[in-house]
Amino acid sequence: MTQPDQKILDEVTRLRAELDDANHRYYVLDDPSLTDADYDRRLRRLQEIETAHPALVTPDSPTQRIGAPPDAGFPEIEHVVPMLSLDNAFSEEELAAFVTRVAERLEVEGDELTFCCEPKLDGVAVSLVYEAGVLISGATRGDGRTGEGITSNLRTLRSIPLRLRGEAHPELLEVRGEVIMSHAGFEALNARARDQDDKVFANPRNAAAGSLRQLDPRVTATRPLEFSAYQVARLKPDQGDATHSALMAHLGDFGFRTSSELAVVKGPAGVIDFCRQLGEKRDGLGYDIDGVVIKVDDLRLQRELGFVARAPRWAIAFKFPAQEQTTRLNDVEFQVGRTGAITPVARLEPVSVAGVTVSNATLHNADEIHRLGVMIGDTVAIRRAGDVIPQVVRVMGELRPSDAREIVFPERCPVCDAEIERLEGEVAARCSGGLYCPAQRKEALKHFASRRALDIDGLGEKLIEALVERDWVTTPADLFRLQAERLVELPRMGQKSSENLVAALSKARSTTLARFIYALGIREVGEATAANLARHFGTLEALMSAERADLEAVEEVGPIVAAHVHTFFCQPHNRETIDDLIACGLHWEEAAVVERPQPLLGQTWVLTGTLESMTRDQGKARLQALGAKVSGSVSKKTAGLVAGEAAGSKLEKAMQLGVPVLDEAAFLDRLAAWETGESDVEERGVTERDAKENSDPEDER
Ligand code: JCF
Repeated sequence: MTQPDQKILDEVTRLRAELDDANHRYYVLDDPSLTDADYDRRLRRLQEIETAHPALVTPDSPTQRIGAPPDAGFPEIEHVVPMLSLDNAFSEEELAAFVTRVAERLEVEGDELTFCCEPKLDGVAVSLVYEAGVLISGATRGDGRTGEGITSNLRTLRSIPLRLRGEAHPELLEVRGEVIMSHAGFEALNARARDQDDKVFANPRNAAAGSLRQLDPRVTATRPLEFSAYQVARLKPDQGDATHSALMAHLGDFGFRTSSELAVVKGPAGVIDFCRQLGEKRDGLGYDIDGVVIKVDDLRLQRELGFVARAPRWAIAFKFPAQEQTTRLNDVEFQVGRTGAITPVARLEPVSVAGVTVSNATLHNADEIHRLGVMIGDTVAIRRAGDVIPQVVRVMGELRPSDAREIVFPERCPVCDAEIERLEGEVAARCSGGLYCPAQRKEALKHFASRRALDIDGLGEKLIEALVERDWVTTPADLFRLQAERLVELPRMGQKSSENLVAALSKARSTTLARFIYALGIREVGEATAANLARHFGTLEALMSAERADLEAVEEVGPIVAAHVHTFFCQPHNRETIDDLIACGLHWEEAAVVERPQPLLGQTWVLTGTLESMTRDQGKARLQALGAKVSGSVSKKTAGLVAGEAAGSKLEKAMQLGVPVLDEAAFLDRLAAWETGESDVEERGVTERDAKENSDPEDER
């Protein structure tokens, strides 16, 4: 082991600052500064140095977020300041009464009082202790006096600073807040769990609690948890903040996320207004809240008010209606999706859940029915949260009626009677009828006509159903043989709309290869993958004759997608449909990528900032199609930097190093020239010798 020299010490300091900053930007400010690849590269470098020089490891190093050995159990941690619960208000009258109570006790007018309001997050309350600015312990609320020490798990949350930001650190800071899982994180976690036959969580709060209670912090590290601070329990020395809201702003400076909805309002009217408005926003927040927390903003007045029993007199929780309700499961129907996946759908006795009437909920698949142990006639707990499809989360077993019926998963497709198969390693059961199954045909046609596919104006769901039911349309190619004279026979189709549809179909004949591939509805081939395939192969023939290995060479195509694409083109009926479509006049510009020149071969390019005409990924894909390597960091070997809006440090670095910089307009010009083969690389100032140098494998550093 070598002694670290000053250079190494400086590098460690710089890497830690950059990583802390990147975490803060990403997880607290929602304003990412580094790409994932850049972040990982720095983290690996820091790990490398710390492995070589273990004496340099500190508890607040970003490397310490993960990788701590599994804990044996959770120690008890006593809360020096007890973790309070809050009194509840269930109506606007009770809210007004709270304001009156506070005003009377303080002998002031209620209208004069200011309150700090924020959403009441529905997660797990935790308390974090920082000494001299460094996180030393974190615990759950427990019974309010003693909680479980889950420090190693909490360290894995990148929204929890391991070291407070800023130069002047308080001697002691104890911060309280809520650990939550967003709806998106929750859905992704459960989808993954269903795929892998793992435990499925009933709601985001359970998922957060379960994730924090993992004995192995490496598991917690994979869970999408976020911390939001809402209270300071201890702070030494006092930082002079006079109000709760100022204290929250101070926590922001220390590197914590606090509620983005936090607001200071006046009097009972201000409080009630805030609660109403947040109620309106509730569904769109992307995370669960169960109400509003309202606090007297003035900290001196808070002290004057003090506590009753275990709740403060200066705060209250206004509770929203629950997102979970119970109702009766009347029946289960089985729906067939575009790819034949069979989804059991619960038909429910309609019930109002947080302001919305729910009569259907998804049961996901056979495993889920089994896991829930649900039967028809059962009383079930259902949940809806924002955009998430209502779910059946629990069965009230004790309420099961004697005539409850078992849910029988069909063996044959309820629509076309073809056999239902369940492939090994797949959770979903699928109808084997393919495009012979009217349900799949309808879904496939809807997809084919959709805006991002062939964009056939006027060909909506109802019309497709009518066409399929009459057997006028079996394959997408049949669409192009429809004639206005016949279309008028359909319900709600006049002369004009029939002619319009035929015109729209005619227009849709001229498309792009990427849209065409997407329109085919190959499993797992979304818009981006279709575009990658089109760009890579250039022609439909090349794509259709590609082997799996060829397909796996395409950007972002893995073995599963490659297998789906390969299988799709192996099926004679799919090939026939494609031939038929082309015979009907479907066409697109051949991109001819295979023979396309690769003027940027051996060069490394970097994209930064926001482009207006395309996403960074699209820009990256186009550069790659021209042979370029695209990297996340600028070095002296970078051939060029594309700088969009709000380009930052990379632009600066490129200028320092004399790397050519293109703005978006110049980039588009160049792309057009390169892609049409009209550019002469020499003329653009990149010589052969440069190109060779640029292929140096070290250029990533
Ligand atoms: O978001 C919450 N669940 C939440 C809980 C927010 C707060 O401001 C709280 C809290 C529990 C106690 N404040 C206190 C004093």
